[in-house]
Amino acid sequence: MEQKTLDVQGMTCGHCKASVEETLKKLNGVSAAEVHLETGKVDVTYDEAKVTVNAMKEAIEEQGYDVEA
Ligand SMILES: [Cu+2]
Repeated sequence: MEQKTLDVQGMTCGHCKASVEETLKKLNGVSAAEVHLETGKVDVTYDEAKVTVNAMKEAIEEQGYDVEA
């Protein structure tokens, strides 16, 4: 398992937190995702054989947030 912290812009409330976390957890290979609203950081635990950082980035961007990896 790999761990990575993503920088996500535009998350402002509990709804944003939940939608980013759920989006990530729906991806095959992501085992945990936790949003820190105060800092805009998202901690992700994933299997690098199953999912790429780029796929996570795209999934978050589809929800309307900007990601700086
Ligand atoms: Cu929100």
